[in-house]
Amino acid sequence: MKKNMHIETKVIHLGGDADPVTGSIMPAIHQTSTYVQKSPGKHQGYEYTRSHNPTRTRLEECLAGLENAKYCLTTASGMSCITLIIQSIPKGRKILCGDDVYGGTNRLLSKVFGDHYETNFIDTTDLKAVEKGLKEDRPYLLWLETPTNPMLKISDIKKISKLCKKYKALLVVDNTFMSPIFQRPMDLGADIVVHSLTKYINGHSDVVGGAMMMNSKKIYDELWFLQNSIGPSQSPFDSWLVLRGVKTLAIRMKAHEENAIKVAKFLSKHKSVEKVIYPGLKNHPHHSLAKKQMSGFGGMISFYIKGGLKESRKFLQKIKVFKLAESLGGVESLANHPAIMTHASVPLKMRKELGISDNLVRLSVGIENIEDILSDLDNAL
Ligand code: P1T
Repeated sequence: MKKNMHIETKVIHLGGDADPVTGSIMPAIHQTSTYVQKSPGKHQGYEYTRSHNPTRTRLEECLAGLENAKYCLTTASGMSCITLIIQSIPKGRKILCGDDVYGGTNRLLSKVFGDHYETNFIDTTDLKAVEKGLKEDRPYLLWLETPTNPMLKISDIKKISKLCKKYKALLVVDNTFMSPIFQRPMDLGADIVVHSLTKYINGHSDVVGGAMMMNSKKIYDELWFLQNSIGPSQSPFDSWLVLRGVKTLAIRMKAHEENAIKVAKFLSKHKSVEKVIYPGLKNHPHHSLAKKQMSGFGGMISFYIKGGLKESRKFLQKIKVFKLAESLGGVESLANHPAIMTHASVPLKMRKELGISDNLVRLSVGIENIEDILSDLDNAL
């Protein structure tokens, strides 16, 4: 029955049946490390919290349902989710990855796993480059962010998934920027969907977490084995906080988008702004694909301020409603300087090629009153 519900209802009810013992409408926080067994190996499905935990199970049921997937695993950060997926790649196999991904993802693939797996970074908006990479490298998986962080490039998930199937590569889509409210990659052919729960899904900047969703039992079993063996499982309390935060995901995403559209239009006309990048603007190079693939344009905007580092610094020191901080997707507005902050670990040459320059600023538009947001930006600019 729940499968047919609308997503606005699912975020509130999935994983949330009343407690059969007490009737408690909200899930309990099973803050326990272990579980009593009746006889060795005879238990109620829970042995040890690194392996399973009832509060985490509820979160995983909810998140799997939101992405239209059968299975979900949640971890202590987005990066630990990505780590587990990379750990599952057989040694010697290659990775194909979008060129514009979160700086931490680039760092993990280049500097942590670089000796074990060769990663080729390509522009995934170029389908010819994708097919060439798949054909030549025969990678184990293709890692896709769309929209990308921070340049907000949009790649065609459906077409890329067809190419991945042709060349027998797994398609992993990091859906952090859109959340399942605006984009559902499983429906477009992805094999694994990844989220930093730290962002929109939790939405309140008080949890670090990650999730991965999949339909294949084989992939789920492999990744659960690694999660249980390596140990970055999400904690019961943080699982509960995300279960609480996700209930408002649908209305939050709509509010983020409503404000972001107004901010993008405002910045586009501002004399101190050189260029605005927002998939909802008609001048975005992938606007029509964004319109087709996503049901909303999201709350992330990148823009070039007129000038250089001096002007960016001045702006970022002057903002008041926006806070200068890493991260995104919380109810409060945040501003970030990718070149010095979130993407500092991306090699300078690559940053230059992508356009991550000293006058690039990334905004995570919050859900405060739009007049306060716009006057803050106007004042700082
Ligand atoms: O921070 P963590 O929960 O470990 O998630 C990593 C991550 C994964 N994927 C994407 C698309 C991300 O943006 C992130 C984290 N990003 C930031 C902290 C940031 O400010 O961009």
